[in-house]
Amino acid sequence: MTSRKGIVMSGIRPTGYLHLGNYFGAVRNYVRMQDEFECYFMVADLHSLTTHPDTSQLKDNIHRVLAENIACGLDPDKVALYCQSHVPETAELYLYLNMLSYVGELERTTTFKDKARSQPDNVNAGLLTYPVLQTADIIIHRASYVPVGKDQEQHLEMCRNFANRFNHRFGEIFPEPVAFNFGEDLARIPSLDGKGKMSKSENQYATIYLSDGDDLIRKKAMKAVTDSGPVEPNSPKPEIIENLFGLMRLLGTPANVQHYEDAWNNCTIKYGEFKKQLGEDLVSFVSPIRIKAEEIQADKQYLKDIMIKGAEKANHSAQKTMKLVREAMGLNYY
Ligand code: AQP
Repeated sequence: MTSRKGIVMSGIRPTGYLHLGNYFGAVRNYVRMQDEFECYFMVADLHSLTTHPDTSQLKDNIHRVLAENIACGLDPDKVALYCQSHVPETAELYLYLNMLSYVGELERTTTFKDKARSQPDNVNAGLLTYPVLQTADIIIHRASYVPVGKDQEQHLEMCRNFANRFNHRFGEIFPEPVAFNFGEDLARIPSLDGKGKMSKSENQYATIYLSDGDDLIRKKAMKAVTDSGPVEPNSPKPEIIENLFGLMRLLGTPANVQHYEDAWNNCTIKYGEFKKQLGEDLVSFVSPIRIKAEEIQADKQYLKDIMIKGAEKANHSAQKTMKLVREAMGLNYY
């Protein structure tokens, strides 16, 4: 692969079915970037071990994430689409970066505090050093752009700190990677119950998965939380209502969006009708992806070939970087 506009890296954990948040926060930009940038996209299997130690479903989950990415439009011939554990140099860089990261700053990371609260019996060191491994994943390709959702903003800030520390101590090897969304605010797709974001393993009934069947999607849309409706014309929308409008703006037609905006503004909106339309918009979007992903996931040989090809490209890039790293650190003894 040749470097065009710059180097891009991002990843998704194989911890469950992909959902609309993963699509609009990450995969949509992967697809938009694949023609113009040199792209490395991985299935983050090692990261999943910090919260999902049971590996019995891991292989299937990895296949599914690969299939769903491709079904969304990612072309494995244009990018390096690979599995994190197939790039063993990442573990070496992670080790070096661990010497440049401090326990105090890792303990202050919001995601660490959240996960430590949600799995008090398994507050493992991998959970604490998650941002360090993520930094290794990114900078091992000397990437500058990281297409991610809003929830990853703090990790990217830490990544810049670790890369800078390495550069100051050992010499300028790494660019400063930035979270990327084509100049727009990073995406955050909220869950349909108004509580938090859509996610792979929480809020499952309020998250729309790319694998959801049409009827399930319609049911989820109809169950979306609303309020008692506007009482004054042109009033601002409460967050739970704005969230649903936000989804319709992403997926629906401008004419439909305008119709419901007008209905909101003149206080005639009927939420049942609005959610029914939202359900249809969701079905039209998800259904072709689901069907395609199922076909791809059934073709195990194709998925194996993709992983091998992706690992080759990623290994080539990682090995080049690690040579520079070892030299910069003075770890080349002969
Ligand atoms: N709701 C979201 N809105 C926008 N972007 C999102 N991302 C995740 N959720 C949203 C982005 O998707 C990419 C992959 O993130 P991940 O693998 O950490 O996804 P997750 O769904 O949050 O899954 P977890 O952490 O595996 O699930 P839980 O915590 O539910 O167990 C990232 O770019 C992320 O920003």
